[in-house]
Order: sequence, then structure tokens, then C-alpha cells
Amino acid sequence: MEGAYKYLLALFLAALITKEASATRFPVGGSQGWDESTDFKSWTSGQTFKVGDELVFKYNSGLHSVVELGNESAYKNCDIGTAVNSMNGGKDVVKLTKPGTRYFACGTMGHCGQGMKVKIKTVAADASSTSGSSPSSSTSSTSTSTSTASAFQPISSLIAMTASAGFLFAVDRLMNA
Ligand SMILES: [Cu+2]
Repeated sequence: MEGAYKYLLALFLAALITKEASATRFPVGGSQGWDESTDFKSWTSGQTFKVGDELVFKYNSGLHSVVELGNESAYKNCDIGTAVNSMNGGKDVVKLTKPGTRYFACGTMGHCGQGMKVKIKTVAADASSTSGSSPSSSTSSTSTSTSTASAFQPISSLIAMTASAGFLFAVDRLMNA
């Protein structure tokens, strides 16, 4: 009995570790994809990119492309000419192999200037435990749920106290009956 329990616990822990270590594949720009109309700044602000994760640029290959820029100033000035890498497959996968910042822009004339560019900050894979929670939850929803929880806490603890007092009273009555 105890052996089976330990086995299950080990399985559970193994599953937990495997889940933690697995890489995430991010579609750049979310459901809108790699497009001029996508707000990439707001998309990246809700994400945590870790070493081992992958970016997927999905777009119409006739309209757009992906160029990787070497530094912040090239990114700011949309200096496509200094690209360190370029792709035009329409479904390009970029693996984040080390911590640091990487810069991507569209190679089509004028698109970068229209905001079709994204800056990806990659953190070490084990940094997740300190920065916390899942990458999908946004800061606004977290703060809302926290304030709701703290507002309800006194009420729920009052209910718990009342319930346990009632239980002790019932036990006392049964014992003395
Ligand atoms: Cu483009």
C-alpha cells in the first residue's frame, strides 16, 4: 500500500518536472500572426520567453518576410540592410538558444516603419521559479484576482471558524449524550 503510494508520488513529481522543462512554441503576434496590423509590443508584454522556447513567424510569404537585426539601433531605425539572418518561408521557426535580446523585423519595404517588428527578451530556463506563474496570465488579471481573494479572505475564514466551532459543539453533544 505504502509502496504504491510512493510510486504514484514519484510519477506525479516526474510529470511535474517534465512539464516544467518542456519548451514552449510561440506563434509571434498570437492569433493575428506576423502582420502590420499586429501590436507586437502588447503581445510580448504578456509573455515570458525562456531558453529552449521557439518562435514561429506565420505570414503570407508573398507579402512579408522575417529579418533578424543585430542590435538595438538597427531595430529602432529599421535598418534592414544590416540583417544578420533572413527568412521568407511563411512559417519560420526561430529557436531561442541563449539568454539575451533578439530583434526581428519584416523585410518588405515600409513594413518595419509601420511597426512590423518585434523585440524578444529571452531569460534563462530556470529563471521561471523566481519570476513565477504561467506565461499566459497577464498582469492585469493577476492583480484583479489577488484583490478579490484578499477581499474575500476575512469572510471565508469567518465561515471556517463558525463551521469548526459548530462541529466541535456537535461532537461535544454526542459525547455527552
Ligand atoms: Cu511585412
